[in-house]
Formats: sequence, structure tokens, C-alpha cells
Amino acid sequence: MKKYFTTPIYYVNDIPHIGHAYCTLATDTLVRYWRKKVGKENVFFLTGTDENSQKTVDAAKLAQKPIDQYLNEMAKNWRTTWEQIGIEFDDFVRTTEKRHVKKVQEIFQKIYKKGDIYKGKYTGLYCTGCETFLKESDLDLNGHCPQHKKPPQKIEEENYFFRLSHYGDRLLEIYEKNRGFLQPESRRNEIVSFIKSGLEDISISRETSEFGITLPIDGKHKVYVWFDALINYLSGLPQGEKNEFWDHSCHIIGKDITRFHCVIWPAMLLSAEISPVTEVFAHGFFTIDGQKMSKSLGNVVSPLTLSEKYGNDALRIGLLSSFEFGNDGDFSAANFDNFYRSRLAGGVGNLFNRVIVLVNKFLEGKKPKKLSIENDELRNFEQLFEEKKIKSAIDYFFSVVDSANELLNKEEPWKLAKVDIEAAKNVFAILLQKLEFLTQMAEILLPETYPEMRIMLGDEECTGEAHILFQKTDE
Ligand code: ME8
Repeated sequence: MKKYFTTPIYYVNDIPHIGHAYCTLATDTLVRYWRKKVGKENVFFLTGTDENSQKTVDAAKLAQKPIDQYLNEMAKNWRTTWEQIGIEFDDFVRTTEKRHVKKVQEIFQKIYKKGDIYKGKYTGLYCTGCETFLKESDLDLNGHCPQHKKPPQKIEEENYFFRLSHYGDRLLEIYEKNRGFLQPESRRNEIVSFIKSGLEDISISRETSEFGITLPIDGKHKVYVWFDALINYLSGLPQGEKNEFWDHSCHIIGKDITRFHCVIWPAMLLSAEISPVTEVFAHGFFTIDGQKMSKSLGNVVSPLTLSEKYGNDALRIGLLSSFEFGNDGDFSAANFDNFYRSRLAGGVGNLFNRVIVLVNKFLEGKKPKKLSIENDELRNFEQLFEEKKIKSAIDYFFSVVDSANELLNKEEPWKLAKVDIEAAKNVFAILLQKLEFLTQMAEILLPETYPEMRIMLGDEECTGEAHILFQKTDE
């Protein structure tokens, strides 16, 4: 079985914040689940950067840097941030790379030959924040883009268009045949009714762009950033659509970019006669203390700040346990800190330390007879992962931590060992079994703590040395 996972390729006009980290960590966690299940070589994980957009050009000007230098620095920043927080991608694609430019031109030519690209005049309202044209009806009461709170630019230019309007029925057929094409279900319903309301052709080139991939049929035009960016999913996979991974693709994205991924992208693929993507999962957005994360509010949180203070595993599991994958939610520094203290340091860390210290003390580290793990327990966890219910899988993990801590407090094996060593051994056997189970789940949920848990659990015969898994942080 093969699995191909992707994240959005992020704009490089700014550095990563925890919204981007949330999506990338969620994808990395799903990837880890599948790597463990079907083998590392059967999973391909792609991420990268979206560089050919007007906002990048503007950001480079603001930073007073030549565009190439700016792009190289920013792409490196994104890549190393992901490496620092423990993301294990198989490839990182940049839309300024040759392999990408070549693929965009190839796909463009295919769609052009099919007769799905034509030249026309366009008058419209362009928002550089969204990198898309907006309709009058999309604007707020002030005539501003509702997301970016800025007036869009009025643009009149000659553009090339893609005949998206021809693909409504075939897109609906995809939704009909493949129930899982877009998840969660609520997003699917939104997009299906959007398609049913009738699709318009879209502009896919810009005459005025200063930067980007030149149209192979007209040197004056640059390929529109979204038409260009979506193709990363093919250019970043060796041999693109010919790679067997392609037929097992899953795009993880935020709900803000579903129309691009679930209407335009499959239509482009249909036109280029490439089989459509298998699955798209659109996750929700979170606010910070109830407010939208934005530079102007000054509440943007860097994933590196959290990982430096609490560690990569805390960042991962803390973000992913805040709300169910697919829903919207909120993030607050106070809740995060509380989660670290009570669930990680006080919960998992304390449990491992207590059990191993006790077994080392009362049984001289010799493991009592091994109890095997119930298959049902593992299957529950796997089921949640297959449904991408990451938060529920984390809750399940902590329910095992809690039940182990309760058992420890109830049975008090340190007292029992003094009066009935056989009874104490039984309690320790159950506790060690629970620790083993938690360690297996931690390989996916807490990948940097996992090796330390293994060391504490020791080998078949004996436990290892006890130590603190989650250090106390400064106030
Ligand atoms: O849209 N909560 O890139 P982008 C959760 N380049 N997730 C959030 C978030 C928040 N508050 N803010 C951002 C682009 N995200 C295009 C993509 S793909 C072919 C091109 C996440 O840098 C979420 O996953 O604006 C969202 O979809 C993504 O960042 C947008 O990143």
C-alpha cells in the first residue's frame, strides 16, 4: 500500500507561524502513523514554498533585497523551521525551481492543446492578500476584502482563461463516485453546492506580474500564482503523475483554500488527462485567545518560541490536541502551559518515572511475566488515525495514562510489595503493559520522547533507568 501526503506550499512573504505549523505537524503525524503501518518506503511526504506571487515581490522590496536573495533566505527559513520542529518530509519543493517551472509549462501546454485555454479581456477586483479576483458580492460593507480588510485593486487587462465552466458535471461525478474525495463532510457539501450553482471560467495569466513563470505560448504573460502553485503536487513528486504514489494522494490543507484544491485543481487535472487526486482534507482555523491571528494585532505566535520553551513533542501534541482535526478552535498560551504541566509533565512523565522507579526498587528491575497488549486497544487507536481524528487519538492516549495513574494510586504497589510481593508483581505487570502500549502510540504522537520511553522500558527481562521525560519549565 502506498500513501502520498502533501501540505500546502506556503507563501514566503513572511515567516512560519503556528497556523502553518499546525497543518504541517498534523500532516507529519499522519505520515508517521502510515510509515509505522505500511513501512517508510511506502509513504511520500511533500511540503514546500509558493514563491511566484506578487506579495513575495512586494515583501522583497520592503526588505530592500534582490528578489533571488530574498527568496533563497525565506525558503531556507521555512525549511529549517520545519526541520527544527521535527518535521520529516521526503522532499521540499520550491516553485522557483527548474523542475517546477518545467512541469507547469508542460501542464499548461496539455491544457492549451485540449482547447481549454483562450485569450480574453478581464476587468476585475484583485486582492493580493488572497492572490485571487473577488466579486463585488464577496466584499464587506466598506468595499474591502473581508479577509484582508483592504480594498482590492481594480484591474483591466488581457488575460488567458481556463474553461472551468466546462467541468462542472465531471467534477460532480468525482464527488459522486468518491465519497471521501473531500473531508470533512461539511466542506464537501459546501463545495458541491458551489459547483452546482454554476462555474465561471477563470483567468490564469497576468500581464502585469513582475515575477513568475512565463506562459509557453505568450512571452508577455506570467502564469497566475494558483495555477502555478497547485502543480507543485506533481513537480515535487519524482516522475509526477507516472509515479505510483500519485494514485494514493492526500492533500492536507486549511479550509481557506478548498475551492482552489477541490474545484480548480481537479478540473485542471481532468483537462490535462491526469487522474484526479484521491483525497483532500481541509482542517479548521484557530484563533488566538478568541481573536484572529494577525500582524496588526501583534498576536502572531512562532512555533519556534513554543518549541524552545516546551520541546518539539509538546508543540506537536499541544497544538493537535487543542481541537479535533477538521474543526475550528482556539489557542491560548495559558491553556498550552497548563496542558504541558498537567498532561505531559504531571501525567505521562510522572507515570513513567514512578512505575520504573518502583519496579527498579521492589523487583530489582526484573519484569514480572509479560502481559501482551490487547489487539482491540491498538485497533481503537488505529481506527481513529485512519479517520484522521487526531485529537481523539490523543485523548485516547491520555485516557490510558489516566487509568494507569489511577491504578497506581488505588493499588499502592509500594505498600503491597512489603506484604504480598506476588500481588504487587501482578499490579506492576499491568502497569508495564500500559507503559508499553503508551510507548507504541508515542512513536507517532511524541516521536522525540519515544526513544527515551524505550530506554526506560528496557528489554524483555529488565527495565532501564528511570528519568524525567518532561522537564519543569520556568514560570
Ligand atoms: O494559501 N489556523 O499559503 P499560506 C490554522 N500558498 N491554519 C492556518 C492558520 C490558522 N490561523 N493560518 C494559516 C497559501 N493556516 C498558498 C497555498 S497550495 C498549492 C498554495 C494554514 O502561506 C492553513 O493550512 O497562506 C492554510 O491553508 C495555510 O496555512 C495557508 O498558507
